[in-house]
Amino acid sequence: MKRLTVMMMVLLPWMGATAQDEKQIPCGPTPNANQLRWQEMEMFAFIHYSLNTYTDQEWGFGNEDPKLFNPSDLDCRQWARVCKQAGMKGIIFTAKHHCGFCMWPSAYTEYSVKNSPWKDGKGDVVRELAEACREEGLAFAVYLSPWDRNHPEYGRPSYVTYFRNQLRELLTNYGDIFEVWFDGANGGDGWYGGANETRRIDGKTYYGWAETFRMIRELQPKAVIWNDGGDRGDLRWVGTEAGNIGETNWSLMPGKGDTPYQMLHYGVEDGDVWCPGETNTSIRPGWFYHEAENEHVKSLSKLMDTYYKSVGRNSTLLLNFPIAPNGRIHPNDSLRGIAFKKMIEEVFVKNLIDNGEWIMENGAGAQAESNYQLTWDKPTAFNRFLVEEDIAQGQRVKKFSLEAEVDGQWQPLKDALVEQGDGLTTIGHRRIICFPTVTATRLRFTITDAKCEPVIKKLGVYLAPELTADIPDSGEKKSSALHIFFGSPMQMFIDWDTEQEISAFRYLPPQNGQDGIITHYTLWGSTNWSDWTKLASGEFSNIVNNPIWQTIKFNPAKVRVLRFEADRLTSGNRMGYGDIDIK
Ligand code: FUL
Repeated sequence: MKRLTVMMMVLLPWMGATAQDEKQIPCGPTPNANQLRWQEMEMFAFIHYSLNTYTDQEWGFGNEDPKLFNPSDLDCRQWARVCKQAGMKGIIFTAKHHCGFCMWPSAYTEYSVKNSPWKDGKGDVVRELAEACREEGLAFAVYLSPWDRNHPEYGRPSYVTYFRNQLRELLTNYGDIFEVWFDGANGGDGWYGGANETRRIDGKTYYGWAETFRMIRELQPKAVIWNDGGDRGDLRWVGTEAGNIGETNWSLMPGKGDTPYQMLHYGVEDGDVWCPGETNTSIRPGWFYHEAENEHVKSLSKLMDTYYKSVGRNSTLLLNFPIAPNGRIHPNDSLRGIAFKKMIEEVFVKNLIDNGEWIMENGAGAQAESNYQLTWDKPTAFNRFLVEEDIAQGQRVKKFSLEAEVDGQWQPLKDALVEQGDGLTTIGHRRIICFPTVTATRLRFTITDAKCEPVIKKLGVYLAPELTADIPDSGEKKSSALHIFFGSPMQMFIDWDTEQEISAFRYLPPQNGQDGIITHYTLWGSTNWSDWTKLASGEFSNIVNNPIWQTIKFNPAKVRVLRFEADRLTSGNRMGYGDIDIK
């Protein structure tokens, strides 16, 4: 039996290239030291905690009372322990979310923990968490929302100075920061010091990112910058909050210009800057804690699916743990997080490569392919294949194939997690291919196309335990017991047979595409179709990036019919829905 030192297996000559030709073959950009360190961390936790936790909201309006912030049992060490046990190498904390409330006693605003009853206004959540991370050996990072719905000057130049002052506080007073997260979300309206109006900004120019980036480089030279609102940062959003990135995933982007979904999700093969994807998603449907979601913490199979579709696709995973009103991570989330780490360990505990013997065949000539062939003495069962490129030298592989010899016949394997094609495209930092268990005596991995000579760093073959798949939705719509019809493209009536006391209305936005997604609504109720009582009005926060069920709660009312009005849509001119429910 022979152990393989894959690092040595540089495929030369590659496609007939000589050392001389090689100089002319574009291998593309490479990561800098910060990007490399960040990629190797693989998984970090996001923590969402703010006044929203106490108002059951996803986006605060900016006028929520700081006195609401009074956790009975805030324990940042518990957060750090849970995140560490869940396999996270660092924590990114919402120091300020869109509502503008600061989780540290910023000298530049009164809207912070210093005006809350917690610790008599003497507390600092950012400090407690930074210290807890250091104690647990975790890296620490901050999320500072550029959009600030509290600040009177938001939208004017002086706000940008305020924003930079706050950032300076965070980057100088809390030790090393490994990442700075600038969320691009902006719904326009807010409290803005009482103005209560809509303020539109141009995310590309308003914040003056170049200067802010210079300040970060100076104060925290090892930090990576996440930015989706203008200048290219060091890494990119993946275009969705659902927890997946494209199976084809280049860590490259054009250095300038807009970044449509396709670019964010798949990267750009010929991009001229290194800009890897970070897949961010929450362990629950929402980013902030909502009691109603306690039973909706993602299942282990869903989390593993997310792992394969993020870390297993050349991305990092930023997994969110919300903090409950008492100031701790809820046990349902922590248990699931810890089980997630255990499952990853269980899958990758035994590399079946160690039981076999590898032969590498280098192709010769212009169109030659190169392959790695693994032979076992006896039939071996496996269902995962792992391959890593040495990305310090760039991302090179464009296409590969995978075959298993079963009972003397070579069979092609494909990635079972992709909907179209075989999914065997880019590799990058790590690519994991999942397929149903096969029992084979030989396995062949062939690189069929590459930008230039590939440098494979690691190969792995594993047998993962079968996980019970999530119980699929019965497919039955909740709205099927309701009569729904439209009074106009922006007005929907929902009625049922007898008068009923209800206190909640639930709206699932359309699930494919953005057209018709309602962002602002008014809900009316009636018993006789002529006298209408307004039950609620407001916004569905973050509904575009995270199109989950939205719940509108109101004082219990006896009604027989509801009138649901779309006051604003994301796009299109007809309100749409995926499903409707009443409670
Ligand atoms: C989004 C925000 O609007 C959400 O509230 C959340 O913070 C998420 C991570 O990013 O764009």
